[in-house]
Amino acid sequence: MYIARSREYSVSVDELCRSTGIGREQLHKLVHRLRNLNLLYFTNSQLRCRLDLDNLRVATDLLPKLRTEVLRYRALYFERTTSTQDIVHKLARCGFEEGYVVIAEEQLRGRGRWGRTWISPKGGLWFSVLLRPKVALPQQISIAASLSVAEVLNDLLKIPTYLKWPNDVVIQGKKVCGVLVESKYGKYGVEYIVLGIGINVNNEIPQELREHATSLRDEVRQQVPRVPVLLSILKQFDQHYKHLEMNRSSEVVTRYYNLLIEQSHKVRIELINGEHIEGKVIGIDIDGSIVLSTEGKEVPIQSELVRKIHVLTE
Ligand code: BT5
Repeated sequence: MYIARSREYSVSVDELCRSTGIGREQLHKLVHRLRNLNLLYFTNSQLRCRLDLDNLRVATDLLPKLRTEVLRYRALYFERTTSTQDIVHKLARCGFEEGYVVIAEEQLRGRGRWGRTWISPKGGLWFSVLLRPKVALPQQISIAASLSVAEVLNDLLKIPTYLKWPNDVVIQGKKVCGVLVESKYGKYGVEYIVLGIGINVNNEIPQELREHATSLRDEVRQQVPRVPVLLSILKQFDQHYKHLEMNRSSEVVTRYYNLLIEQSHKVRIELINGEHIEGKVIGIDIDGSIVLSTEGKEVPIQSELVRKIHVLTE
């Protein structure tokens, strides 16, 4: 309801009673509970209140209360940090359980894949999640995370949003979100994963990125409150993670493929060893690899081997 409204929403208690049909006493109790969650603030003695669903600190109170099936989220908020990835790596090394989410208003050294820079000024949504999967593979987690973002932007904000394999979420062909999965391997396989998600929400897009990047604010032409976006993505991710952990990744990859911009297109893939491979995209494998049809053969390619992917045909 508030998602389409501006970042702050004021209404008097009398108005609320009238429009909701809730009695004054009951409403006071509700307001009290929301206040404890930092969702409402009294702005003056007449009991006018203000909803601030853009305040990411609020998420630290709300996340543990999110109804999820697999992940029990808890959150830490930082006004400014190097990278939320660094903090989650530290938590993981100290033995913290999966489900910890670190959120920052601003990152000074946000990073992408292959040491690339991720520009993360105030106003965006920059967060990392600690995972200790038993079954899910890093590549599948990347797929599930970008799918969760795209589904939430489509459903909650009604912005037509697509996926670009392996880790981009795009609106009108421009990148609005990037996903970074960093894995630590131990003796018995993956010890932990740090899943990083960066979404341009209300932040300025620097001039040098404007051709290829956009923000939610630029797309809907108004401020977008970040808390509901964050909560919805984490709730959606919990569902997909559940499927991965139950060895039911086909449900996740099918939904992913349906939103893929490269779907059925001819592409040219630049590999990190400098080689290229061309072919028609015919699917996403259950392990998250992209499958190309090339010279009559089906070739799955893992995201770790890929530097860049170019779409050759419309
Ligand atoms: C990604 O890398 O897309 C992964 C980005 C992950 C960022 C999150 S934020 C929370 C967590 N903490 C971190 O430090 N990182 C994660 P990649 O596919 O390598 O794309 C990087 C490229 O995207 C750069 O080389 C730029 O061209 C472009 N780029 C940089 N900042 C951007 C932005 N804010 N919006 C769109 N594109 C950007």
